[in-house]
Amino acid sequence: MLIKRKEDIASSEITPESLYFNRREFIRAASAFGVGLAARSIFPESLMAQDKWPKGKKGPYDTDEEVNSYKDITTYNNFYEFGTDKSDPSQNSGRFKPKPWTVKVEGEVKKPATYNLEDFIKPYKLEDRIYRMRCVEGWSLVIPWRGIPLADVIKKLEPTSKAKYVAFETIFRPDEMEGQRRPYLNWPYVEGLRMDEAMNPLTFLAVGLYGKELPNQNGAPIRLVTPWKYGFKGIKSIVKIRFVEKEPPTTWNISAPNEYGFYSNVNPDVDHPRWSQKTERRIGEFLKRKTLMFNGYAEQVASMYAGMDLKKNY
Ligand SMILES: Nc1nc2c(c(=O)[nH]1)N[C@H]1C(S)=C(S)[C@@H](COP(=O)(O)O)O[C@H]1N2
Ligand SMILES: [Mo]
Repeated sequence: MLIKRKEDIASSEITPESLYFNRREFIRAASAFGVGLAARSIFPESLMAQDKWPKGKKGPYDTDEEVNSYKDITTYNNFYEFGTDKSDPSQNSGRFKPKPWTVKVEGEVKKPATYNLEDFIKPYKLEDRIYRMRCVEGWSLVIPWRGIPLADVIKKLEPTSKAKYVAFETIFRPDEMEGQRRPYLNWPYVEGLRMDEAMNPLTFLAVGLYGKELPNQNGAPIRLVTPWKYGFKGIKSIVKIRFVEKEPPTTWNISAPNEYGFYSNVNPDVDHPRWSQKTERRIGEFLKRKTLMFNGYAEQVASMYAGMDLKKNY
């Protein structure tokens, strides 16, 4: 029997953390024993969906920094397909349909194919990863993603020995994406990674956040996450993955080559031509933070750039 209104109760007050994490599994098990209704009333959907994520580091790739609220993460966005203001993606993406979805794999790969998204991700176990995210504009967020390491996907697809880069493409659907009716970026949005970057254990394909499916504004139904790079590398709503021999074109590099390079590694020592990259504002905080080399992921990624001039390869 609930005494407080359920909205007022933090889920941590009523569920041990392990159960909180495994709510779906718990309900599945409980339903099998015919107590589904009871389970549902102890773990109402409104608590799952609420604006909290359990504190602390759970896995080796997690940051222990405080996670941003669900509201911050889903209302302060960049997704130019839906407009250029931070509030546009959440306001204008309601009509976008991320289901059904297909991902086409092509190029230098032994198993080129077009996959239904469900089949594409079915072989893998979904993981939660709390990553620090830094936009090139000077703000940052901490986001609990749900998804799969890109390396696992690539291994299964078996790129040929000619594959040196992976190129990604966002869907082109101007009927549902009003920004695509204007030519302020080249559509469809494209991005790419060098093969070693794509295979780095940090590189993630997200299909969810906060334990739920990705909201449209965050790149539903599947998007790239490379936490040591500026946010624009994290291409959203991916429909094509192409294995290629040469460095592929990238949208922001095409749009302003002197400002955005192929690598886009977070680097406080390499300023953007129009502003400093030394500090950042964490959304929800007042004082600025120091920006960290490779966004704090140097230990995991610095060796990939050994010997490279990072001022030239920005
Ligand atoms: N297709 C596409 N992907 C995109 C963008 C975009 O405009 N279009 N914006 C990028 C930028 S600049 C950032 S900072 C991140 C923001 O991701 P988030 O809104 O999920 O935090 O998405 C990136 N991916
Ligand atoms: Mo960004």
